[in-house]
Amino acid sequence: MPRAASLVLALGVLSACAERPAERVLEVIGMEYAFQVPDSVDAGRTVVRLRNDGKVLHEMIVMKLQRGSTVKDLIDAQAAALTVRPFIEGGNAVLFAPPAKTGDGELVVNFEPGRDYVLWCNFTDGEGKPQHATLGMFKRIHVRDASPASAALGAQVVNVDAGDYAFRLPDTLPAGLTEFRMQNTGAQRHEISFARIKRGATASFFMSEYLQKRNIDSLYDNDGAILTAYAGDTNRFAMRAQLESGRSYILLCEFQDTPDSPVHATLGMFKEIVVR
Ligand SMILES: [Cu+2]
Repeated sequence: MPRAASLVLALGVLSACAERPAERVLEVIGMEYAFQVPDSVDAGRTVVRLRNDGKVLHEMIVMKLQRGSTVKDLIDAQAAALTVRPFIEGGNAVLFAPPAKTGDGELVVNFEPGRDYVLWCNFTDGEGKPQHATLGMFKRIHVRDASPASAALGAQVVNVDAGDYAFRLPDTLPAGLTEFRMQNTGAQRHEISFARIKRGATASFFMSEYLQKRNIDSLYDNDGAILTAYAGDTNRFAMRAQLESGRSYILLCEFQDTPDSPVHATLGMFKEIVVR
């Protein structure tokens, strides 16, 4: 009986796969305190996910190293509390995963041949504790030069224009697998922090609570992903989400121009999307 049942299950999985375009997926495993992933990957557009095999919350920041820069440059900058910007090209992208789970978010990374990417976790296990990266939670990935042709990723593409201080994209989107690409057309650094509003809540309630600095953790239910882009830079990462009919999603930027400046969201940098 168990054997027959698992055979049926396996066939079901196979036929489900055959209906979808094959896509390249890189699943990174995070734990205390390391990322488990191959040292090198094929070039081309790849869906990246984070699975947490550990006991504490982890993040995974994906950065592309400048040519000639090394992981040591990032570690030294971090130790000196300096920006890593001189050593990375483009913005970065972030995924989150709670303990013993795969995170909700997905990134789409176009791995460029011959280049190096770095995965990094800045979380700590409490105040005064070291950042996970300093405990070993970082990893360099090299992209191989010769790679097989990239498979198509089946998703509608939505370009998000992030300016000072607003997001420009359609108010409504069709349901389905959607790839969000970020372009920063402003003079400041921006992010897209993406979340799904919980059933029963509304985006306007979410924003009014947020602007009054109330806790909004119970108002969204998808810890998706974050994209960041420097001024005038087209972010080279994208995120992907399965948009569900009838649900609302919110995009937020919580960056500030200086530590004393208002959070961009309070200046209008938030946007609700309703999925048809
Ligand atoms: Cu912003």
